[in-house]
Amino acid sequence: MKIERIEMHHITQNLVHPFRTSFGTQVARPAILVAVHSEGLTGWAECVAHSAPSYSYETVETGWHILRDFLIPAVIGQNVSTPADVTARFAGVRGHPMAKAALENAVWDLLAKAQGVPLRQMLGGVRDRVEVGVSIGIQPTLQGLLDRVNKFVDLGYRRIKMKIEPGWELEPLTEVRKQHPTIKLMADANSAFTLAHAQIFRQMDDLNLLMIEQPLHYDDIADHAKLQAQVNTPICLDESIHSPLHARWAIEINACKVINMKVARVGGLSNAVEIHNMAADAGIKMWCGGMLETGVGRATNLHLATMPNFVLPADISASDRYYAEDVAEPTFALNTEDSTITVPTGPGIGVEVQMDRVEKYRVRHQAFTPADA
Ligand code: OSB
Ligand code: MG
Repeated sequence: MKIERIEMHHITQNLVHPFRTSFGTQVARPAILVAVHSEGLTGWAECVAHSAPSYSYETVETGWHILRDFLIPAVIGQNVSTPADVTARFAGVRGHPMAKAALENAVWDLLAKAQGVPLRQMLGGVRDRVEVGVSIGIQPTLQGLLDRVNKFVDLGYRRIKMKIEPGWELEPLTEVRKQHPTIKLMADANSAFTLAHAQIFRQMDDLNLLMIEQPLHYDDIADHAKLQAQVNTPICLDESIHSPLHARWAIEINACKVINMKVARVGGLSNAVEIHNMAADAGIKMWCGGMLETGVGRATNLHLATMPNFVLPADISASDRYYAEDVAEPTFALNTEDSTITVPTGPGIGVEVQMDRVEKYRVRHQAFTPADA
């Protein structure tokens, strides 16, 4: 298929509830929606970079820059028949996985639509609903946390992830565990600790946690291996896994027992599939992480999470937990009987972007044709 036209829509939306992690508080979230047009079809995907270089070095501005000046010129006007045709054209650009993922994933959606199949079929997915949980930010008070956990448990979420940081770890985790003795509970530190805190993580072994996510430095693999050797609770890597190479390094030195797969963090679905297969072979469990996506990125994530080695609940909550109004339809609701979200069945990612809403939240727009390259 010849890539005839590519559009970038930079939007910004307020979150329903501010989201505080160890790296900062988010009140609004930007996104770049990428649309790839060919033969009357449009493939969609989302660049999930935030406004600040906090979770990763990428921002909505670097995403825009890398897409506009390097990635889009590399594919506009080109013929693509497989996603690999796109990734091959990105080889000269180091880093910037979120920018790459946005364009590559839009091409996956386009190719799936051209074949008339749901994206999950192209990925070899094996389920039609995905077990999910909710990620709860750091709260001002312990009571506030307990109220928030209870609210989501009452809504039907059966896995709770709590954000932690030094000073907000053992006590809040212990209190939540006391009130919910059997719920699937886990902690995400977003790199806020060092090996000097190992004793805190050893104590977490008494709390029956599903896993401890990214306790140490955002680029570290070696110290995580040292920590995993000292604790029974599985360590899960998020920030540190940027590519299949990082996954191999982590697996080879036993730095983790679990990998949080965020397709944007690893540069697109092709790398996600490669890491998925590597982890499956090594007995490393996976689950699908989230970046507070709009309905576009959330749909991509749901399809990805149907692959066989996604065996733990995903950070894919219902749409209304993030935004008052989503930019795509249908929106996603929780199946309360089993804490799952149903994967869309239409071609590609299976959601329809609502252009009137995109225009309402849009702060910047640019279109590219072969004449611009
Ligand atoms: O570390 O998993 C994370 C959100 C933004 C950036 C990083 C993370 C998160 C979440 C929320 O935990 C996941 C979601 O519900 O989208
Ligand atoms: Mg995380």
